Amino acid sequence: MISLIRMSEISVSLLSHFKILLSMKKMIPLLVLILSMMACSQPKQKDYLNESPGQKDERMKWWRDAGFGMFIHWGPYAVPAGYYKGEPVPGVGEWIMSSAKIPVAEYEVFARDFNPVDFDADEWVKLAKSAGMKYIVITSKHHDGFCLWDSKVTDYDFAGFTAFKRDPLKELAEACHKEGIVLCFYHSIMDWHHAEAKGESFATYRENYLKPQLKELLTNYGPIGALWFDGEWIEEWTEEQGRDLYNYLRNIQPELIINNRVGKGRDGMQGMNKAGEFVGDFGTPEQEILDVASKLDWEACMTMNDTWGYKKDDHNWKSTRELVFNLVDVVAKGGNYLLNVGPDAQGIIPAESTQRLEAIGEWMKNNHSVVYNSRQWVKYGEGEDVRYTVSKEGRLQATILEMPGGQKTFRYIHPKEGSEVSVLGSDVKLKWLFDEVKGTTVFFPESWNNEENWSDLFAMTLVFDSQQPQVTAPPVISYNDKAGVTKEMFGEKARVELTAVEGARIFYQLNEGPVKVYQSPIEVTQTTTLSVYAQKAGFVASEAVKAEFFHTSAFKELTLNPEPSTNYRANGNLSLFDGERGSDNFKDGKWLGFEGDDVEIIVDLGTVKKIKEIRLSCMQNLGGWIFYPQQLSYELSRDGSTYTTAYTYQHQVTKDDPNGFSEFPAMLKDTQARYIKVNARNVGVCPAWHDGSGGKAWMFIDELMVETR
Ligand code: H79
Repeated sequence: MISLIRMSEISVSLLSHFKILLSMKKMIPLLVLILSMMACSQPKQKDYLNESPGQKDERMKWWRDAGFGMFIHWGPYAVPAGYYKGEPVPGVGEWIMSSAKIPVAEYEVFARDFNPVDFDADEWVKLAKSAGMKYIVITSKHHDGFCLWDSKVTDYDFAGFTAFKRDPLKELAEACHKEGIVLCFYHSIMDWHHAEAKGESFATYRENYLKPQLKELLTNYGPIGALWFDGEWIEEWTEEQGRDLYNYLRNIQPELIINNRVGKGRDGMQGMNKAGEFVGDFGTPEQEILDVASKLDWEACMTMNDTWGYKKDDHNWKSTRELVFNLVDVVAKGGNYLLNVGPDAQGIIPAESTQRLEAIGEWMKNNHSVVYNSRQWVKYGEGEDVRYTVSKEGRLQATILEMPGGQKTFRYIHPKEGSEVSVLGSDVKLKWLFDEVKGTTVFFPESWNNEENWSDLFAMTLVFDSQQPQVTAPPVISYNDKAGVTKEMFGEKARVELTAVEGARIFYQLNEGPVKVYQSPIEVTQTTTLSVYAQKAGFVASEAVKAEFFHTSAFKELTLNPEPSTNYRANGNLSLFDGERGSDNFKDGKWLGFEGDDVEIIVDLGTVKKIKEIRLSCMQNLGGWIFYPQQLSYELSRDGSTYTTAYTYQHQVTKDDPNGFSEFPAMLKDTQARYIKVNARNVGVCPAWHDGSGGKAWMFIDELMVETR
């Protein structure tokens, strides 16, 4: 699948050019000269950091077309399988060395006992293939440092450390080659086993260990599709080292694809890059899928249960339906789906994983054109249950992820006159009807409306011969002379104006009320969600635009200092009193996150009021480096300049409370004030006992409640 141009091939083709120009007689001495030039001059490192977009497209092609791959996390952590000294260890299996604080010498005992006699490379590769996966990414080395291949620079591998004297990566390389699956390696930059892998000696580890090992992996296992780095967040690793490594690796295999974790671009677990220029070929959202489509290359990696490396107690398996849904969702948004298996210490992939992969494979038999060689359409989907892709042949595919009932309407689709709607894997042709406002309605046979049939179908793909949709531009919502508002607060009432392209009618809906035609500004007197769309004659209706208007009789004004971090800013100030409490998932889009910073909130109630109670919701999630404030105080003032402290919390950070949230309430016996100042002091840096020791600590806040009389 991948074509690698090797040095020898380049010189052959170079020479064949010369042949045309030279007579045979002259050729021999010149040939010698060229060859000796090649031998003498040290091969100059080529710069791959500035390749043209066309060159990148060429190199990325197989990967973009593949859509679906298998992640394999396998290492000595499969031996304890989530247990240490008879106790279950929380967290992902492959992190057990760190989470249970297992000393190197003790962890080495697990490595010594790692004897996967049932490992069968052919079986693994055939399983991936039967699921419809086109590539495999296996952990050549995870953070624990154990090497899954026979490395010349360490004994911390099967050959040097265990009774299992085989080289699984070699066996996998051969099996992949046979089955036409592309082999890729996951490789951890962080290494908990190697004594020099941190601090001052890091350069020694990097130059004499990390790089030579990667060279082995790129030299002895045939063409490698991609290198998938991880553990790049350690402070020793820099963007510059990432760029150097990127070039080093592509000089060995020029066609290699390398993820963005080779450098420092990654913006947290959402995996895409921060603003700016960073090295790496694709973004790596981990355990999450982008909310909307992206034109950048990306790959969502996800587990089927809650661990990457094998844990015998983890039975929290996702349903096949959910996995199919994720696959379609990812592909429609322009990404690849990398789905993980964690084989056990014998080398067996858990039966729950195998069953799911086989079921996905069944679905893929009919629906593979959604995944392979597909492109994004102008819209990635409609609602939660329809995802769009364009097949290689240019046909529009709408994958339906819920049983549709007797009919289903697709707002953006406008089939060509007289064309038919077909269903992947079926001979049936479906009737459709186009309506300028609603879009296209497709009608299904009665017999399809059967929960039982649908339940092993998972998702169904309709194929349209569609015109490019002529979609009306969405209307604009304006309030207080501000156009394009989405979240606003107001005092007594708000006058909201709607505008759209010429000739379009505007429709609006207040909360869940009836849809009305817009004629004059709308008056809002309570907290309201407004949903609007526009439709122009001959065009399909626009998508709906929403705005929320919050009635804030309690607060006149609220200021927040500093701004929350870009990834966790929810709805800014509004998040503090929109009544939407964040969940225990800090990524739920409702929390305000602050990295290393203290936070000050000032509330102006408009007039002096009797204050009964104040509370601020805060979260603690030690695994996510999120701590409760170490100090939280509520101060009150009548005039906005002299404040008196009404309540102070001191909070001692300990390991004992790894996850939780607290409201930090303060009962105030009806104190009179107009202004409230909240000061939340960040822990600053993670304490010495924490995994992130010395790294910036996060503070997460949400709902601020002020009860007045
Ligand atoms: O191999 C699997 C996991 O073991 C590994 N990546 C997947 C593919 C993994 N390592 N660490 N983590 C997952 C979670 C680590 C999160 C954090 Fe961070 C590292 C929190 C702070 C530093 C990510 C990087 C979020 C901020 C920076």
